[in-house]
Amino acid sequence: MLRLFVAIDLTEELRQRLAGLAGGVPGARWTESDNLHLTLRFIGEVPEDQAMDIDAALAEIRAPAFPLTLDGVGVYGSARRARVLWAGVERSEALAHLQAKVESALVRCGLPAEERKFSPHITLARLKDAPADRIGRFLSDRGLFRAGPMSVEHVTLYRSHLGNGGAVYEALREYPLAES
Ligand code: 3AM
Repeated sequence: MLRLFVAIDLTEELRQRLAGLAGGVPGARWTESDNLHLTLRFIGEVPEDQAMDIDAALAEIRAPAFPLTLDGVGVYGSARRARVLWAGVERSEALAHLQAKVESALVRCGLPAEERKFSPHITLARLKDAPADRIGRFLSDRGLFRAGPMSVEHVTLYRSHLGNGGAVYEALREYPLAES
């Protein structure tokens, strides 16, 4: 079985900018700079033959390259039980269009449709018992964060290896987007 997800890679420049946001929140486990990405679709565990179907279906996606701008920071979970700190992305029709194409390609491969609405974000940190006041300060201090635009020219199929030291992400294949 392979644990897979589809994501947009970020440029070194944007990853450095995002890594620069880290700090100041006790109980936060910050994403390593190399692991920062924008997940389009978490696939989960699939057998190898289905992984090959997924690869073929993703290779058939035709969508244009587009600019992506990072915009703002936020938190998932309630104020008392915040789970994830994230960076947001500026609203983008092209991103929504690409995500819909990835979703329909995966459903054609027999995966169950994603029930949750696509909420594009980059996970900056996972939180455990982080004090609400420090989260509040992080959000207000970093509220004006913006970076980019970068040009999104491919999507990537990742394999996630779960281990004691956290997940290790292995890029299996890149699928180019059309020059726009
Ligand atoms: O890119 P982020 O960090 O938001 O949280 C996991 C990570 O998302 C998510 O897939 C990405 C790559 O691991 N993920 C992991 N398990 C998941 C699950 N069961 C999941 N998303 C949805 N359902």
